[in-house]
Amino acid sequence: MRIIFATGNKDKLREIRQILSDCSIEVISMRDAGIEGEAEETGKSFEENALQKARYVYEKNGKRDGDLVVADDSGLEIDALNGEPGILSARYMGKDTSYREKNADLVKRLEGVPDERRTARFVCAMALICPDGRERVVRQTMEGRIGYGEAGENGFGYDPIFFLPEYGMTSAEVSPEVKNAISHRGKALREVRDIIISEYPGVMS
Ligand code: ITT
Repeated sequence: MRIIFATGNKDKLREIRQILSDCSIEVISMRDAGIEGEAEETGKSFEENALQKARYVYEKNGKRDGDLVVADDSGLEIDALNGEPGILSARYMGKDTSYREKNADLVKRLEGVPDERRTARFVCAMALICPDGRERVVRQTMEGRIGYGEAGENGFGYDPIFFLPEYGMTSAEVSPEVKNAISHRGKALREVRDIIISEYPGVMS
């Protein structure tokens, strides 16, 4: 049994492999499984979009016996911006705009906003489709605040402006191990892993 991860995002895939590194289950990308193209993301929630991505791969994979399909739809919600960029996080200012520019723009939009109102969270909805077509979706978050500029080289995307008050640094400054232990993606993936273990005992040992 293997997991086909329905993502074209290499940074997500790296984190997912790190998070599941203590499991014997094999994780392959949709590209490695020979699946081209990508799902439409027309849903109104992280959950709907995660399911769209997973269903796309499940269908294209020919519902192959034994393969589990997992997909992640994630993003950053900033309270002072009414939840923006939210489900449009990857597309904010255009998919090809650099994160240096996206991060600078968000920090600029928060000019004059005091610490206590700079609250934000990363959200991850993760969808699982079992070989027989049964679907599950989980949601997890990581709470923090938007900083005043970029800091840190780890992680990806919006991590350099995402300040974790308990650590006194951004999620791009903490180690990958710490990020994976507390992140929206780490928590969602461990929840999905537990569902897989309960459905298919022994698969991870
Ligand atoms: P796939 O749809 O192929 O998985 P994507 O990058 O388009 O790749 P999403 O639609 O889920 O993925 O967009 C998520 C965006 O949210 C991502 O591109 C980042 O900008 C941001 N994001 C999500 N998780 C993050 C994290 O852990 N650290 C930093 N930014 C994150």
